[in-house]
Amino acid sequence: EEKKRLSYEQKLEVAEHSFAKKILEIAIEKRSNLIASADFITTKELLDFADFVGPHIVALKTHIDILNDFDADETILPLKDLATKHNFLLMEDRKFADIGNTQELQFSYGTYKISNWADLVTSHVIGGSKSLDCFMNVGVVAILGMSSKGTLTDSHYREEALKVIETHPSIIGCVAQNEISDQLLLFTPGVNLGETGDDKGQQYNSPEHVIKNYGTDFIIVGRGIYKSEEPEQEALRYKNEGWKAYLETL
Ligand code: 5BU
Repeated sequence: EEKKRLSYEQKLEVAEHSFAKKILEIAIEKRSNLIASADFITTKELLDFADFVGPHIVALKTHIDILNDFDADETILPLKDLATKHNFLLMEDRKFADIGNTQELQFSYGTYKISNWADLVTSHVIGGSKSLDCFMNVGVVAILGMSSKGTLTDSHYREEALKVIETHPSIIGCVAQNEISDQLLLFTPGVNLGETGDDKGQQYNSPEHVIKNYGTDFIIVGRGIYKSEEPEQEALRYKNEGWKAYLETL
């Protein structure tokens, strides 16, 4: 059953975290609820893609550790420039899942120095609330439920995870495949207009399905866009589908 939802403007009025405000402002300005997942293994492909789809997205989601040729100057500096040029956020899908001390190190040190450039990071909450205290000056998108077949994020796990998520000030929202409270932003991957899944356990729904049934605020689309013949056109298509579904639920 479809239910009425709060508009991005209404969510902006009550948002407290600066990055929650930022992503909502971008959504309103660009009339977009699309996050493109840029799962490339070369910097050139990543940057070309970011430039093409940049005008249509609220955030670019990266797996920075899959790049074969990562280089802080050659990868991150131009990526940040593109984020400024097209006004989108950088969301690193790191899926932290360790004790606080280790996450703190993984967040700021090593090859990728995520805290230097990411606006949003994903994190499991399996280490408990204190393990999330290390994420400063970033918006945390907590993983509540996964899209893959057989995931262990069952209803009991989600119930316990929500207790952590709802009380941690760094968390702006959840990655999930189900409805959550209006206080949190809902990010939903596993979105594709042409496929129902892949042969590695991924499961897909349409933008309309997740927005109307779960109340998704931001759809996350990877291969549906970056594998298509014309990624820019396809990004626009997902953007329009997502925005139309959003307007229809107001
Ligand atoms: P796809 O190509 O649209 O299937 O890519 C989906 C992206 O979202 C990919 O980068 C995944 O790592 C990410 N993802 C997901 O698919 N499902 C989840 O539950 C989570 C992340 Br959490």
